[in-house]
Order: sequence, then C-alpha cells, then structure tokens
Amino acid sequence: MLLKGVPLRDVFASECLRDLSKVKGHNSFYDIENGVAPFTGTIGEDVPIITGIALARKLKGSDAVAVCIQGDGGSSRGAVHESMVVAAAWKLPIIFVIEDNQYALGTPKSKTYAIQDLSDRAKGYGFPGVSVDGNDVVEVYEVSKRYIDRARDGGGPALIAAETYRFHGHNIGDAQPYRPKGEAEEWWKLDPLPRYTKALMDIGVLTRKEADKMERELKTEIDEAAAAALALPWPTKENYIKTAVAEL
Ligand SMILES: Cc1ncc(C[n+]2csc(CCOP(=O)(O)OP(=O)(O)O)c2C)c(N)n1
Ligand SMILES: [Mg+2]
Repeated sequence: MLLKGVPLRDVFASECLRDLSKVKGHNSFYDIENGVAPFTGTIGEDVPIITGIALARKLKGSDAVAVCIQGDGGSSRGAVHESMVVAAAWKLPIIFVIEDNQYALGTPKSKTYAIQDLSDRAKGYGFPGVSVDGNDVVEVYEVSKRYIDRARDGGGPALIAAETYRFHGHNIGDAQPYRPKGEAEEWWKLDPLPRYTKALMDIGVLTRKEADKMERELKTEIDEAAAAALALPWPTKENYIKTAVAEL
C-alpha cells in the first residue's frame, strides 16, 4: 500500500479499524484511487477478483499490470488454481506473487505441499515461474520488473515465489509452539533491511551515518503516523453501514 502511495497514517488506521470514511469515503481496506484492490479477508478468494481486474484493464486497452500478492497458505486454495488457468488461457497482464514465508498461521509449508519451490506450479498452467530470494531487495526488484515488463508487452502472466520467513508469530496471541528451536534465529541473519543497507554501503552510495539518520527520521515518521491513526475515531455502526451500502 505504501509503494502505491497510500499514506502511512491510512494504512495504520485501516489495520486498527479506525474511521476513515471522512478521509477516503469508505472504511474498507482498499484504495482504488491509488490502485490498491479490495481485500476480502478470505484468503485465496482475492485472486479471482484481481484476475478480473487484470481482464478489465486488458479489455479497456490499458497498459496496467495487476500484481497479486498472496501467502503460501492462501495460494493452496481452489480459487487460485482457477484464476491461474484463466489468466494463462487469456494471457492476462497479471503477476502472481507467493510470499512464501514458510507458515500459514501454525501450519508449516511441508504439511500442505509436496513441493518445496512453489513456482514449480507455473509450468502446469503454461506461464513462467521463478523462485527468488525474498529477502534480497535487489533480486526481488529485478525479477519483478522483468516479468511486469513482459506482461505489459502482452506476454501474459508469471508466477514469482519469494522465499522468506515470518519472523514473528501470526498474531499477538500466537505462542508459536510449532516453530523448531533455533529456526527463526537462522532466518534473522537474512533480515532484508540490514542486508540491503550493507549492499548499498558496499557499492558506496550510502554511508553508515546517512543510514542511521534515515532510520531515525523514519522512526519519527512511523510513530507520528501511528499516533495520528489512533487519534481517529472508531466508526459508528450507522456510519459503517452507510459507507458499506454506498459502496455496494
Ligand atoms: C479461507 C480462510 N481460511 C482461514 C482464514 C484464517 N486465516 C487468516 S490468515 C491465515 C494464514 C494465511 O497464511 P498464508 O497464506 O501463508 O499468509 P501469511 O499469514 O503467512 O502471510 C489463516 C488460516 C482465512 N482468513 N480465510
Ligand atoms: Mg505464509
């Protein structure tokens, strides 16, 4: 949402269920103006919606490319399969991204899949599939750009599986009994933020001092946006129903 230009305050406010109706005109977790599609909360079921958006854009002759980001768990659902079949057959401008963070709530990937690399599935649909180190900012950017450009040129869909890790529990009440001891510690060594900072310092475009300053400024920006979001009122029942009905 941030990359699409949604203000940080509004992202936090959506997460914290605050009333955004006066700001956005509705209270739901999407931002059509900034190109962020609706999110249903039912994992997997967003994929046909985003595939439909890609179809609509293609029919209208737009050069937009839909990027559909989902989890390893969500991507095992039936609607995802149907979306990939139709996206391939109609060469739709859509990139399917699986953010493979190894867990769906408390279920490890190995209990839901018999394959390790989830991009292998692409071959069966008839479009390219590629696995990337999801903790490497530059690799993710380069591979995404390659396939987004291809889709924009009429080349059709691609599947990118970004291998990563969910560092924290699924939610605040998750004691994570399912996680093998020491596993998270290994993944923390691959934390993308310090890795990218180091990569930029290695090629001489960033100094430690600049990185520290940026971190301090961003922390202030995040704290201020969070405080501003929490200062917004809760939606009233009437207001919530009114905005939901207006959208329908
Ligand atoms: C159809 C459906 N079943 C169950 C849930 C509850 N649920 C919410 S998130 C989640 C795990 C999703 O895992 P994954 O797709 O890997 O995404 P991650 O949270 O790891 O990013 C589940 C089971 C849901 N939202 N929708
Ligand atoms: Mg997951």
